[in-house]
Amino acid sequence: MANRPLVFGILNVTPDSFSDGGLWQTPDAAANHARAMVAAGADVIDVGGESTRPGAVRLDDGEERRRVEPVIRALVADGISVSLDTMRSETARVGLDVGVDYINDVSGGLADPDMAGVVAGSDATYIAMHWRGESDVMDGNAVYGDVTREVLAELRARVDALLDAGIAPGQLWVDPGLGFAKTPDHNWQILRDLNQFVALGHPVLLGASRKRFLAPFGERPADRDEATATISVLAAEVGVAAVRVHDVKRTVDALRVRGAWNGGAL
Ligand code: PMM
Repeated sequence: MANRPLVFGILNVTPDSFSDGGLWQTPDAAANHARAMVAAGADVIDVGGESTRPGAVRLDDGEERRRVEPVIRALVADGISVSLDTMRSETARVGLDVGVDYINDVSGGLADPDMAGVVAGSDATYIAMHWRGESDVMDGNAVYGDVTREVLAELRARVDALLDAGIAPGQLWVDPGLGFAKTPDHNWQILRDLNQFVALGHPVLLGASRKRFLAPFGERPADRDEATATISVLAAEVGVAAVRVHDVKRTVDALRVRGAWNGGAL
């Protein structure tokens, strides 16, 4: 549908992610959940093997790859478009060999100096999120004078560095990184100013789904899906390229309503 953001369905193959941790621990269970999200209208499945929830500590090298590789292989074999959520160049390299379409790096290339070089030689899209350090320290880094101005400046610096490292302009997306070194007030300010992120000139992916700043809508993460779907529609109005969500059907339905409202077919 014209002007509809892509919907990335979240598949965390981790024991400890904040909302769906531990649910899809076998490759078969994970692939079946991905297929259900595609049936509900997901355009891309974003597979992550390492939790980035606040306070999380990094995995041993190798464990992330062992978690994600069988799952991304099954999805690519099914013809599903896959995004691989990783900060590690070695995991990204495996994903690119398997044939993923996106490398989604929540550190924007800061966690692994080899990441940009690995992605630069590929056809994949690279999603660079705004990041201020590992999950075990990020809450302490949520200090800003003007959050929008500072996050924009830090993202612009990443864009420049990534282009210098050989990533092609048309290959690069950005993400303001809701909840990563940001308080609820910071997240709301970024949403208010989302047009400025779209104006950076690279497609924007937004990840609001079930995050802590939506706790006023429900203490349990799954009770935040209506608020998430509402954000998907408001973000679509501002021109984001993609939204990353757990509950694909609610967001797809909300975007269909918007499409019909704007004169498209249901
Ligand atoms: N959030 C999480 C993980 N990966 N990737 C991008 N690009 N943007 C995000 O906001 C983002 C992400 C953490 O949420 P989860 O635990 O629900 O996956």
